[in-house]
Amino acid sequence: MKVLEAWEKAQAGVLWLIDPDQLPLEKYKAAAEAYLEAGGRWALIGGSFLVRGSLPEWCAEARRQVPLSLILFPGSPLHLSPDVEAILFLFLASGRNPYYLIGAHIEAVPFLQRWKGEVIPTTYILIGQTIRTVHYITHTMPIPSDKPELVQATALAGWYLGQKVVYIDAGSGAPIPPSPEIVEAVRAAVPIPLLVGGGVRRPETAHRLLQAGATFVVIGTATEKAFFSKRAWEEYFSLCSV
Ligand code: 1GP
Repeated sequence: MKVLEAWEKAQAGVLWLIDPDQLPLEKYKAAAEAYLEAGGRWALIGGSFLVRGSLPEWCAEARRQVPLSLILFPGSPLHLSPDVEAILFLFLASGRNPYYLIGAHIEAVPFLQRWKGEVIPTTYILIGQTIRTVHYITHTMPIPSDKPELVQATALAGWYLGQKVVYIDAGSGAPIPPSPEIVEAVRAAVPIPLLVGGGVRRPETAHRLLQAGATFVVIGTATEKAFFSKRAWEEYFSLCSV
């Protein structure tokens, strides 16, 4: 089954976001096995600015080590990697930088034509009050996090354009995650898989966002300090059954 079809049918839950700069390959196997054993099925891989080595090489080696489905969350066409299950084709709808609305996508086409894998058109919405790396790198402003109606309209615009997934992101390491009010507003309007992340550090927070209508709550930074054990993931998965 394709990833998008599985996401459309999936029970709500959490998704691991791997920042390859923070997870050396020698630690990947144990971390991925803990996640799989706890019930994880897919992991996002990527980031807006990567400095340690080549992402395609990281993905190739990771796939060789553990059969976890990696979904590429690319920050740039330089990150395109064939050794993934699917690629989020991100339309940075909160911004007005043409490169992230159509430019990078055209640059990606020759790779995508050769690769022939699953491409998931995704309305990517940055929200928040503080500037994170992703805003600096993309030269875009986030939608203020106290404007659910604006986030909702942005998600609807992406849906009317035919996009298949919405991702609301407060940015990696955000001090405040997206609010349940924002998630409720988007869920009330758009009937497609909804990813929510940025600044989620506790299972209780993930639980509230899932109750508000998220399909997946994305957890990245919180898993990095002490790599999440099977038990830590189980805590997320058990609280996340809504
Ligand atoms: C960032 O939504 C993701 O793009 C995850 O954020 O690293 O803060 O969990 P964190």
